[in-house]
Amino acid sequence: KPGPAETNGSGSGDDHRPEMLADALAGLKAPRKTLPCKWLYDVEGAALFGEITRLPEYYPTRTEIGILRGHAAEIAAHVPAHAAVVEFGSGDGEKVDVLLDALEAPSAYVPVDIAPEWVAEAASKVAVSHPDLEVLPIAADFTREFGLPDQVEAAPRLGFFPGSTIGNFTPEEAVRFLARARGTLGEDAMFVMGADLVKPRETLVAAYDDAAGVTARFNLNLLRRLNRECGADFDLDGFEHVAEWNPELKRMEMHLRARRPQSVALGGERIDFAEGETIHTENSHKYTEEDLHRLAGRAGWQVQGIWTDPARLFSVSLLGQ
Ligand code: AVJ
Repeated sequence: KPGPAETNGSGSGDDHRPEMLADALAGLKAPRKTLPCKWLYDVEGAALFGEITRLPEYYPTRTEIGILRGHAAEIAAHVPAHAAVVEFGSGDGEKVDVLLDALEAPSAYVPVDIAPEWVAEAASKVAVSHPDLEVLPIAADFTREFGLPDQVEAAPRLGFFPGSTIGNFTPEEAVRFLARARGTLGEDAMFVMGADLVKPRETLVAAYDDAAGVTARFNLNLLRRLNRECGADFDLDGFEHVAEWNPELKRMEMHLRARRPQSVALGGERIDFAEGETIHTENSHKYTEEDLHRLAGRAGWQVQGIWTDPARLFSVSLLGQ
C-alpha cells in the first residue's frame, strides 16, 4: 500500500532541511552530543517504526490496543455524547477506530499532525470506517499552540494521545504539553492518554534493542537521513545502536555510539568523535500509576481512571476536570 508522500526534499511542502541541519549542528557541537528525536520519523523512519510495533519484544502497541478493546466501553461511559475527538499526532486509524466505535454518537474526528500527508491519510481512513463522522484534519505541530476548526466549537472535546508519545517528553515538557492541550480543548474537555509503565529493565531493554535489529536500523536511519538530506558523510558502520535504561530518570534512552574515532562532514563543518562517544537520539519515559496522577495534577487535569493489561505493562488513562 502506498504510504504518505515525502513531505519535503523532492516533494511538496515546506523544506524542513535548514531546520534539521541547524538542529544537527547545534546538537553535535554540544559537549554531550544529541539529535532531536523528531527527525527519526521521516517516511523510512515511520516505516521502520511500523515494523517495530510488530516485533515480539515490542509490547507497547499490541498491549495498548488490547487495553482499548477490552475497556473502550468503560472509558466511553465517562465521556458525554457527541464528543469531538482530537487526536494529537495522527495514528494509522486502528486505535482511534476502537475509541470512536465505543463513544456515543461522536460528532467529529480531528487528527492533528505536523505532516499534512499524515493527517490526510488518517482523515481518509477514518472517513471510510466512520462515514457519518465529520472529519476535520489539521496540519499543525501539536507540541505548540494551535486552534481547533470553528466546526467543533460547540461539541464536548475528547483529546486522544495514544502510543506513549508522551514518553518522548521529559516530565516537565509533558506537564506543559498536557496543560496546553487542556487550553486547546477548552472547558469540560477530557483526554485519553496511553503511557508505558515502569517495569523490569530486561523487558525494556529487549523492547528497544530487538534481536532482529529493527530498532538499530530505526536509530541509524537518523544518520542515513542526515547523509541523504543534509549532505553529511556519516559512515553507518562506524556507529552502533545502544538502548539503556536510566533508572534515576525512569526512561529508556537510545544512543548511537562511535565504534572508533572519526570525523564527519556536516554543513561545511567537521564533527569529531572519540571512540565510544555517543549521540543521544531519543528518550522514552516510563511512568507508575502514581506518577501519572502527579503528572496529570500538575497540568491541571484529574485522573478519572487508569486501565492496564493483566501484566501491567502499559496504561491508558482518562483525564478530566
Ligand atoms: C513512538 C515514541 C512511542 O518510545 O516506544 C520505539 C519510539 N523508539 N522504539 C517509544 C520508539 C524505539 C516509541 N514512541
